[in-house]
Amino acid sequence: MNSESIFISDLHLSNERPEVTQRFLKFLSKRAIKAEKLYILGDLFDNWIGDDNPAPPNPTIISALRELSDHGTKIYFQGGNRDFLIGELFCKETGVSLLDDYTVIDLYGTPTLLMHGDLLCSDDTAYLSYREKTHNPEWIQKALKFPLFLRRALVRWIKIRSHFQKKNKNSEIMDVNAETVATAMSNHSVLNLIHGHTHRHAVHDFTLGNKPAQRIVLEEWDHGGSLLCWSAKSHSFESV
Ligand SMILES: [Mn+2]
Repeated sequence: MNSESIFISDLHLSNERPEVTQRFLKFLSKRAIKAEKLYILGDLFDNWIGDDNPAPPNPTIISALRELSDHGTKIYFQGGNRDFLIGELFCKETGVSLLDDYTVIDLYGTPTLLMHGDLLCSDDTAYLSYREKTHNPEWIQKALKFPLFLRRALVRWIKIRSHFQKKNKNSEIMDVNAETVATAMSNHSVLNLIHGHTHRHAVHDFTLGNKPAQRIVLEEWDHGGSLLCWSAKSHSFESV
């Protein structure tokens, strides 16, 4: 096993796109198995309506993640806007550790802030107030008590609503706000940030308090996808 960490996000796994699930399963068994750590920075699933939902492809993904953790790769998961309802049962079944919305890690000597990315899109105030409501522990507890068919209907409704809302939002609103990025990084004393969510895969170099800083945006897996592979010596993107 190599001293290497792999970062991925925004796979949006669902039964409607079996080819992405197949790519992910292959990645777990052939590539992730060689790394010491795998970080999944949210939106692994296109939606997650509770750990008690046995609909495919969930059971297959759960057992593949379990196999990887049993093999010795440590897996970390940060909730995205689509799968923030992942809970304790999922972690127990897979061996995955949950990360907070803002998590700083020591990446082979580089302090690095990990985020899903939705909190950085602070110009989208409608989304942020929706997020605040739905991330409230009481709301979550109530929502998870609904029968599965109602939760499924609720997700469908949220998706339709968000589809129409997006049509009315310009694309700048749905990207990160530079000031929010700078504040998050300064608050956590880092010059390196890795996140997903925006589906705008890039490496942004900029200056933060007169020092060179970097914001790395992970790629979504719709059209192939890539891995960010980081070791003590170097880091690079690898296609899946
Ligand atoms: Mn997202």
